[in-house]
Amino acid sequence: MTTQERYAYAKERYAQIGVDTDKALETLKRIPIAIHCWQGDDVVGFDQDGPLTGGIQTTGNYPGRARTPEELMADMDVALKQIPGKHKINLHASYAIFGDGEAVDRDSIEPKHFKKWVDFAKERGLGIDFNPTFFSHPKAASYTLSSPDEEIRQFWIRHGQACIRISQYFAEELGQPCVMNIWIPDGMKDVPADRLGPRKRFADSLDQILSIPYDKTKVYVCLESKVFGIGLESYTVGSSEFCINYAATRGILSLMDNGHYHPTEVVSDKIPSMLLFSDKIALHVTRGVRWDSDHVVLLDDETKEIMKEIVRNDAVDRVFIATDYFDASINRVSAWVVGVRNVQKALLYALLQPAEQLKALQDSQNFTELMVRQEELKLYPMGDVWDYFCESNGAPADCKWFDTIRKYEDEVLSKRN
Ligand code: RNT
Ligand code: ZN
Repeated sequence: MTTQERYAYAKERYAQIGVDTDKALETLKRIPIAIHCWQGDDVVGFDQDGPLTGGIQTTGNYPGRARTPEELMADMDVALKQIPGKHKINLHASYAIFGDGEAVDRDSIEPKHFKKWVDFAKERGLGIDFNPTFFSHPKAASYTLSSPDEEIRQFWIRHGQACIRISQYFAEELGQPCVMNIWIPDGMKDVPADRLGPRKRFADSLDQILSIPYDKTKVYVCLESKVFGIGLESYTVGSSEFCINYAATRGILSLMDNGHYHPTEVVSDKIPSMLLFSDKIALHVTRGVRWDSDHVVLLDDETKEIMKEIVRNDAVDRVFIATDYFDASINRVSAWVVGVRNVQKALLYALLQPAEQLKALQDSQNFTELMVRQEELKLYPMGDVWDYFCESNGAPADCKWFDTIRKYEDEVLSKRN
């Protein structure tokens, strides 16, 4: 059977339960995912040669890490071709590209240091999202925006301000808003003597960063919370309560990373509450496994639940979806493709739910049938719809793209050392 024929059959099956597959694919096509650049080089970046710090870690030494901007862009190109639809790339400030012999510290970076990324995005019709980098730097050895050392704190405030200017440059060059996410690693390994002081300083630093003039229709600043990091087990300055309250009172967005909560807490359940009180929110989609918050995204239950909350609450245009994971133990290009395609598959799964009927079953307290229908949906022919979506949006279907990655590994990645 051809992909077309399989799609025609699946379309009929879904139509019988009141689901319009054509409409689902139209919606899926216009949902951009902000694809994180840092999967390709283990979060190292180009502006320093020290270790990755800030309580995050990549593990594994699979061959082929991108070492230069050219290599990273080449790898992203291969990944992007396996991902259906038009998306955004998500950069960190540490991916600034300097001229020969040029050394610019984080507090002085300018739009021109990202011109090559803008060219890359323009040529491919992509948007860009951005992140200041408050880690992997000598001045980030302990605290950054919450530092008691005023000189260090001011350095990072200037970095945040520089990043707002760069974000606005991206938005203006590419003709679409830039989501700028702030995450700081500040925290403590052991019991603090003062939990309030660092948070007061963090709030003040954020106020100073946001005090520079910028166009709020072009740059959406977000704040990402976290529960703990490696070596920062007892106290995180930017906790969930801090970030949600700060964002709500200052008119910026909350960003929820689903690897940043206590293990039985789920972001899917937080989304509707956030949407009741915020116009827009942002997500880092990832997979937490025990201590790690950054495994490659799978098509698992929580990823599907997250996307269901976005789709059935009619919030596709109110939630900015980005990926955030880093695996150095497998082919990095494949990790990109698998994770991003899974985000899209989870979205498709959500778009193919007869949401109104299921809500009606809940409201009429028909919980038996609700369970039966929800379970039956799991074996509906979504794979046929997915393959059709891939092929009609410039990407290979499942079982076809991996050959390209294998070949790229043989010819390019395995030659890097
Ligand atoms: C860290 C946060 C943060 C980073 C990236 C690299 O725990 O999730 O988003 O992963 O900025
Ligand atoms: Zn994150």
